[in-house]
Amino acid sequence: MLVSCNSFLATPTLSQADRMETAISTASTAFIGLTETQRAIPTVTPQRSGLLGRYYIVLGQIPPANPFRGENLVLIRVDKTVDFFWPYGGQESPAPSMPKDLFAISWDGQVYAPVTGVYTFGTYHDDGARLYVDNTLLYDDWKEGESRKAQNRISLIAGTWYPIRLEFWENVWTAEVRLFWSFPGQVENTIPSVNLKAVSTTFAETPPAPPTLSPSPSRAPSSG
Ligand SMILES: [Ca+2]
Repeated sequence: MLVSCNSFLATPTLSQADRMETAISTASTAFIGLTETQRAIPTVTPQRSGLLGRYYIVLGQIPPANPFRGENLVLIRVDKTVDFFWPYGGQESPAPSMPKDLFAISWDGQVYAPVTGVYTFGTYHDDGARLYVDNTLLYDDWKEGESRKAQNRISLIAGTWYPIRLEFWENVWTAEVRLFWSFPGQVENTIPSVNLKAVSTTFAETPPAPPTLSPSPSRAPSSG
């Protein structure tokens, strides 16, 4: 079972402007300081369990209109699950090559539906998140804010792999992103790696654009 992590948030001691300036400086330094070898993007073995994560630095306006640009890509890897919490004052960065703040991540692949029925997909996230399943935008909660939950429902057919894409953006302080589901016979839980596969086989300088669909009218409210 997943829990919200508001209780772990540290008490701010810097002004918003100070924090933003520090975060931007850290992000820029982390990226520019990389050698060509460190920036080399490995080829990903096809159909490994998990999702293909692409990690970017965020520069410019907040919230970022489109942070998923090839020139800002720092890291690509397969993540077995999306169940991350990077606390302020702790392990704040997703990887040594990544900054602590002002980054964005996209996860792409497919999700396997074991039964036929109505599924709930959602995230706990801090700051922003968007989720697509079967090329349908389930919700768009692309704004700054503390840890909160968003979710929506979609009907799936047993024995089918469906496209899934999660977009996430961290502004400053604590970062969290946890991808969960529930369906008939399954209570809310992190989507396990056995039900995910990263189908992209090679790195593309400019990743494919996400679907541009209208939000579902049954968008779930978020809290926090
Ligand atoms: Ca944050």
